[in-house]
This record gives sequence, structure tokens and C-alpha cells, in this order.
Amino acid sequence: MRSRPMSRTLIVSNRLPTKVLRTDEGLTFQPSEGGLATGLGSIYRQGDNVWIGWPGLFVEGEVEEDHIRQELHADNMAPVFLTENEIRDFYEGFSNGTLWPTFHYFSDLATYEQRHWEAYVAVNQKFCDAVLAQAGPDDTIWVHDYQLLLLPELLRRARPEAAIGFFLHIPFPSQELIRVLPWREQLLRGMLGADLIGFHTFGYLRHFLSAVSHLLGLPAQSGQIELPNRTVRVDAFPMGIDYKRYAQAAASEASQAHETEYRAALRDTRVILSIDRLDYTKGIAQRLRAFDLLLQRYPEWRGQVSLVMLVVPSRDQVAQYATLKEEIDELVGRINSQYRTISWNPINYFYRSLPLEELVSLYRIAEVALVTPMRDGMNLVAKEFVASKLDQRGVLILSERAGAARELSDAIIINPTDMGQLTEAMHDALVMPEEEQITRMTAMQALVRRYNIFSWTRLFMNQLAYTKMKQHMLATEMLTEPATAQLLADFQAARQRLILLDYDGTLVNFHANPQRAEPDQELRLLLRSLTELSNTRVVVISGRDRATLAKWLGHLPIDFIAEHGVWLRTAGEDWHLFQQLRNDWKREMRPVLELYVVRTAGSFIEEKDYSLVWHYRRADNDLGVERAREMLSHLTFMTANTDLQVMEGNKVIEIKNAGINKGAAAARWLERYPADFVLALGDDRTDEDTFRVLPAQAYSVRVGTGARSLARFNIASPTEVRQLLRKLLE
Ligand code: GDG
Repeated sequence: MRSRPMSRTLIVSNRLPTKVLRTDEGLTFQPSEGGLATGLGSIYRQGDNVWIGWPGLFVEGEVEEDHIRQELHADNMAPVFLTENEIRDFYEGFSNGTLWPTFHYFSDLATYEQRHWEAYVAVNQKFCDAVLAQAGPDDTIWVHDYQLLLLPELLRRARPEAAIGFFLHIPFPSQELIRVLPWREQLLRGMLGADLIGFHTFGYLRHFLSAVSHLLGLPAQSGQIELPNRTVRVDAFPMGIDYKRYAQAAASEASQAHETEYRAALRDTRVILSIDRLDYTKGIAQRLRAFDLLLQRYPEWRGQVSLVMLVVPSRDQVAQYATLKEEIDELVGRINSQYRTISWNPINYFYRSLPLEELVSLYRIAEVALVTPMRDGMNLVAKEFVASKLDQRGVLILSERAGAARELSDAIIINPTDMGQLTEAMHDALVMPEEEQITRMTAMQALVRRYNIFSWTRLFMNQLAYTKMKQHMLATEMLTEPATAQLLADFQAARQRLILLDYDGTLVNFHANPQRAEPDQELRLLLRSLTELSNTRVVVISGRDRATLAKWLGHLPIDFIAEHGVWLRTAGEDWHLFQQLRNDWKREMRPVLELYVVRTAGSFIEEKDYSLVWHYRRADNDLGVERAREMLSHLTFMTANTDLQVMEGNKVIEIKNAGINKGAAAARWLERYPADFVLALGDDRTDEDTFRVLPAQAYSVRVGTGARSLARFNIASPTEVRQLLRKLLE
């Protein structure tokens, strides 16, 4: 028996890199030649790694299933069998009828069928079960593309610790389009189950972050999204091709022989090439119209130039694709019949797929490649054309809306809806001096050669491993049962005990209206019981003003630190200031904040004794962030060389006296009441100041998880905080 290595990599995509076909001779297994299959081949064929996906046919009974399973197993693949109904509703319905058009900015073609959505959920679950049947606890799982947007989250629920990556091969559109989807939150949350989410371009990444921020209210910073218990990393990984494979195919005898054959048939005609899957996103009809316009505007090209157009059949079960096919057939027929001569055919149109050598000989023979999609995640045809140009002659015309345009800046970049520009680009390409062609092509080849499919795969896997490692490094330990037992033992054994408690988010949950977060009876009783324990001091450390704290908890024998350390009160005594403070600066600062209130609907000013706070939680999200940035630099300039500090909090900006914080105030208590047991609980950035001043053996506990903390332990929520405090009473 083979011993199982420590950890494996599992690739998951809708389709397997092998296609199973039913022929007269029985089942045949054909490798599919896609770029992804090549790139990931270096991963899934190794050791015990495995690729999980649909083998592309409907099975008839268990015997056939077992046979396929065994055959695929030998090649490190595991099948997910889908039924005809599932393919209709999950694949043609939701994936290609809802997500594909929406993500490519063709929202008007999108359908919203509850039945399709349900099938999408069910099939994602089916994939999840198939992955879980294979995955060990230490395995890395890499999920691909829009058919499986829910899978990362489903896997995360079953395997909270797993390393999960997700890559989207199509564009991620503006959040305005995502908004339109009835299932938008579920889809975004599905993706966020991953540790690392990859897109082809920075633009898609930006759209994704904006959707997550607008629709889920989760902010992002430097490409990281903070979830309550995890950080998700988002990055751009432009996918490349197997450069050598195309360069070698272009140099092969087979493809040269094909080229000779084509050349003989075409004689002197110059070739503009167009290759796509049949899809409305690819701009095929627009391209034909532009070619028509070229022949009108520049009659001198008639008889001289042909468009060789390969359209690969795809998704013909979906109605829009059948309509598109008709439109293309009609356009080709009309243009050909209008211009053709006995010896010249304007458009050589093929509706089928060709073997790789023939494809490459088309790349070789073409002087111009016309890659002009309306939207395209990346577009590999553009890169393959570049890799096949062994003599560096040839011109690439590339749509600005293909992901590839972000890298191939030496192509002639066009707007595919601008028919005039497209026509001129074709003309310019046909007359471009050879020297310029060589300069541009050489630069593009260097790029495509370097950022190839293998470096893409490596980079993604390394980033995933790095993300996981960072998560582990930053993770604060959960206050588990053994840790709680130790805490309780230390508490019992201690002679003097000090308990420092933040209020909002720690003892009570946040409330939309801050004044509604008053203590309930359970909390009041709990705090009273704590104060009745011998040798125990309880201090509430809050950012709230002293009046509120006194009103809510003032009757209890506990100590207070209010306004983040400005005001202090020992039980039974009066309030006093942490130190002599000035607040005459407010007169100068307040008008500045008011200026921002006037300009930002929904924002407001809160005035405390020694600080001013500008709140923008209720303002338009993006506008608030923009204004806050502006205000921050404005105030930083105004407060330079003063003893004021400007602090950015959660949707607030606060101006206050420097040197005052929860930590400085907490330090007073640590000095005044030397304790051999200290417990501090808090949930936000201001509590980190408290954690910072604690002795090393103190129990610092952060409520909620996510961003890094100085605390030694984490605890989930105020409910668990109360449970913990109750245990101290036992
Ligand atoms: C999706 C995204 C993204 C085409 N005809 C033949 C043939 N092909 C090969 C090409 C190329 C592939 O098919 C097409 O890839 P694209 O990238 O151009 O487009 P999609 O299929 O829409 O792929 C896209 C891609 O995922 C990767 O992330 O770039 O934006 O939409 O490799 O060469 N291959 C053969 N015969 C043909 O007739 N052998």
C-alpha cells in the first residue's frame, strides 16, 4: 500500500481535464487540451493529488459509474456525475443563463429562475460531498470558476481549518451588476469561504472588494477582507499559457505542412484571423460588420485580404447561442455574396474545432489577429497568437475589455463597439512597417513567455500557502476549555484580583442606536456578584461619556474609566480627570468638522468633555470614506505640533488630547491595586491600549476574532464573556 503523504492538493472545476465519450466501441477517454488542464497538469498528476469534476457524459447505471471511476482514478481524477436535469438547470440554467451574462455585462440576457438557483445550490453541495470524500484535514483545495461560487463556503463549513483557494476565470463586474442578482449575498459569501481569491486583473479585484463592501458591509484593506473569524486575501493573477508548447507546435513539421497547404489555396491573399468559442461576449458579429466596413472604406483591400474565422461550437443548448449562430451565418453569407469573386473569398468561415497543429498553422499564416471581445476574463487566443509568431512578424488587434489588454499593451488596443476605430485598426495593422511589428511582437513575447501558465500556478499556490501561514501566525488562541480551566485555577489561587471590562461589544452586543445598549438585569446582577467576591476589583473601561456610565452602572460598587481614559472614578468617590486637560481647542476644531457635516449628508458631530467625534456610519459608504480621508489629512495638518491627536476608528474620526487612552488609565489601576491575577476583556482597537500595558501573565481576551490583536486569547461574543464571568463566581 502506498503511504499517504502529509498533504495533498485537490483541484476542483466543473469539467475534468478528460472527456469521456460513448462510442460504438464503448467508453473512450480523451484528454481535453485546454490551457488550464496543461497548467494544472503539473499539480494534479503528482503523487496522490487529484482533480475533481464532471467527466462530460451522462452515465447509465452503477457499472458504468464504477468503470469510469476506476479509469479516472488511475489518472488522478475523481468524477462528479451530473444528471441531465442538473446539467440543464445548474449548468445551462444558472451558470450560463444567469451568471455568465451578468458577469460579462449582458444583464439583459440574464434569467432569474428560482429552480435554476436551487439546482446550482444542490450541485455545489454535490461537489462539496465529492471533495470531502477525498480531502484530508491538511489538504489544499483549489476551486475554479463561476460554476462553483458556493463551493468554498460549503467546504469551509465542513473543514474550518482547510486551505482553500478560488480562482475566477471570467470578469468580476461592477457591483452595480452584482446588485441585480437576487442571490447576490449568498454568492459573495460562497466565494468568501476561500482563504485566497484570485482574479485575472486588478480591475476585477477592485469590483469584487467594492461588491463585498457595499452588499455585505465588509470593509477591505490592502487586499484583505476581515471576516469575524478569518482574513481572506484577494489578489490579481493574470493567467498565462504554455508558451513553449505553442512555440514548438509552430515550429513543428506538421503545422508547417498545413500552412503550406493553406497558402497554396489562398495564394497571395493576406490573412486576418479570428478564433473564438461561439459566444455573444466575443464580439463576433461586430467584428464581421467592421470587416464589411473595411472593404467599403478601403476598396483597395478587396481581393487582397481575407478574414479567416474559426468559431468553435459551444453551449448550443442555450437559446441565445443558437440565435447568435444564425446571425453570424447570415452576416457571413451577405458579406461573401456581396464581395466575392471567382478567385477571392472575403471570409473563410469554419464552424468546428481544429486539432492544435492546424490551429497553430492559422496563427502562423495570419498577419493580423482580431481579438475583439465585448468582455473577456483574459483571452488566451491573444497570447497563443503571440507565442506562435516565430519570426516576430504580425499584428495583434486587442479589445480593451479583454483581461489580456492589461498586459499586452503593445497590441493595437481598441474599443470593440467603435466600428470606425476597429476598421482603422485593421487598415493600420495591414500597413504597419515590419520594423514596428517586430518591436511590438518582441515585447509581447517576452511578457507571455515569462508570465506563463506554470508561473501562474506556482504563484497562486505559493500565495495560498503564505496566506494560510500568516493566518496561523496572527491567530490568537481561542479561550478553549483547558485555557479556561487554567484561568479559573489562577483566579482561585490569587490573593488580589483585578478585572478590567470594556462595555460595548464586550459585555453587551452592539446596538444600532447606542443609547439602547443599556445593561439588562442579568448583566447588572452578574457585575454586582463579581464585586462581592473577596479581594476582587472590577473596573469598567469604556469610550462612553461619564454621565451614561454613571446612569447605567453608577449604583454598583465598581470603578470606571470613561471617555477612553479622560475621566476616572473609584467606587463611592467622585469623577476626576486623568490629568489636567484643555478643551479650548474645540472652538477652533469644531467649525472644521461642521464643514464636513454640511458636505456629507447623514454624518454628525458628537461632543464629549475632552474630545470631538465625527461619525459617518449613516452617510453613503463611499462618500463617507472619501470625506474621512480628506478630513484626516486636513486635521493632521491642523494638529501638527499641538498636543492633540487625531484617531481613525470604526466609521468615526476623533480629535482628542494626546497621551490619553484606555491603557494609560488602566495602568493607574495596575499601580494602585497590585494584583496577582489580572483579567482584561475588550473587543476593539481602543482596548488594544489596555492589553499593551498588562503584565505578561495577565489574561487578555479579545472578544470576536479577525484582525490581529495583542490579546493572548479570543472569545467569540458577549454571550461567552458572560458565561466566563459567571464561572468566576462558582
Ligand atoms: C475562459 C474565459 C479566459 C479555440 N478553438 C480551438 C481551440 N481553442 C482554444 C484556444 C484557447 C481556448 O480554446 C479559448 O480560451 P479563451 O481564453 O480565449 O476563452 P474561453 O474559452 O471563453 O475561456 C477567458 C479563460 O477562461 C482562461 O481563464 O481567458 O476569458 O472566458 O486556448 O486555443 N483549441 C483547439 N482547437 C480549436 O479549434 N485545439
